[in-house]
Amino acid sequence: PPGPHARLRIIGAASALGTPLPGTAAGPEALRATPFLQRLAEAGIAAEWVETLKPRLVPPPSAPMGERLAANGEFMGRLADRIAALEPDTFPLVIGGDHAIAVGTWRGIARRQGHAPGLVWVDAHLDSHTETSTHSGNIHGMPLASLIGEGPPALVDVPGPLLDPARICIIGARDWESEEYDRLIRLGVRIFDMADVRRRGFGALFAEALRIARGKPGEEGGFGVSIDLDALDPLAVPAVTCPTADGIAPQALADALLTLRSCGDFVGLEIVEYSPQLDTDGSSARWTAEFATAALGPATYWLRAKERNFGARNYAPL
Ligand code: Z70
Ligand code: MN
Ligand code: MN
Ligand code: MN
Repeated sequence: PPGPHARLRIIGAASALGTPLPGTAAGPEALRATPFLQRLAEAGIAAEWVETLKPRLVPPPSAPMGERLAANGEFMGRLADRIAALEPDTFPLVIGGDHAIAVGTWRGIARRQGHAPGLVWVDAHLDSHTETSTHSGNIHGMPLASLIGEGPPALVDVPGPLLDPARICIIGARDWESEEYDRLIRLGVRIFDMADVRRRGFGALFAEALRIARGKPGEEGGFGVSIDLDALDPLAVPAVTCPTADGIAPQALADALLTLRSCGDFVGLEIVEYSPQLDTDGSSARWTAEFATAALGPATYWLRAKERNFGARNYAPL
């Protein structure tokens, strides 16, 4: 019989502190107002939207780096605290916000379980600059490096275990600067770019990414998935801050996410960079709901049997 069912807890992170464009701050509440929760409910997922956190300090994009870093650090500290305080036997879904919120999400999840998870990072970008290597000055280009411990104290010092670079895998990359690429290679992070996706297929790469994120047999912490919506092809999912051509087909991502339903060691999901002002026909919101549903719906008997990993993180039907 299936084990205890984790209850889904949604936390909005209404931040655009990591980008010069304000759109992502409205992302969580805009999604909450679409049929997002209804779509989850149809799939048998009982979700509670716990809270949408808002930044306290909102410096203008022209403010000095130090001021913008401090505002991000304050917000990420509160986000991490909120996640670390979730009741046991709940599963966090964090909705952004620009991708800088990952600093709070994954340090909070790591603290909550006393051990860092592995991480699959689905993104057109590498998000692995520091305050000294950045070309754009945008802090949403820095969260992954800071989660590994490289970057400004405002981001690196958010409490919680740092992630192990050997258990991080990026999929979908196609736009980066050499400093961040070199940093990740030096640290041992695996990068599957869009050429790899076209050559080997998204599903096969996602399965390999899961193996990397789980680490060696016996390693603790489980794994999480961070989805930057700009990983998807912008012809299908245009409502993002930085549309980048030639991306992942959304159905391929949804199909791959289905395999997570049976994973008892899947510990958190984050979806970021939704910019509702650009979602003129609602299609980006619909895909976002599809991704959450694919990853978090009840596992079928077939999938559970296949994985031999019964139900610790499956959701009770409504
Ligand atoms: C670029 C920079 C980025 C997200 C764009 C882009 C970074 N490498 N991250 N969109 N989520 O500005 O550092
Ligand atoms: Mn990103
Ligand atoms: Mn991106
Ligand atoms: Mn540049």
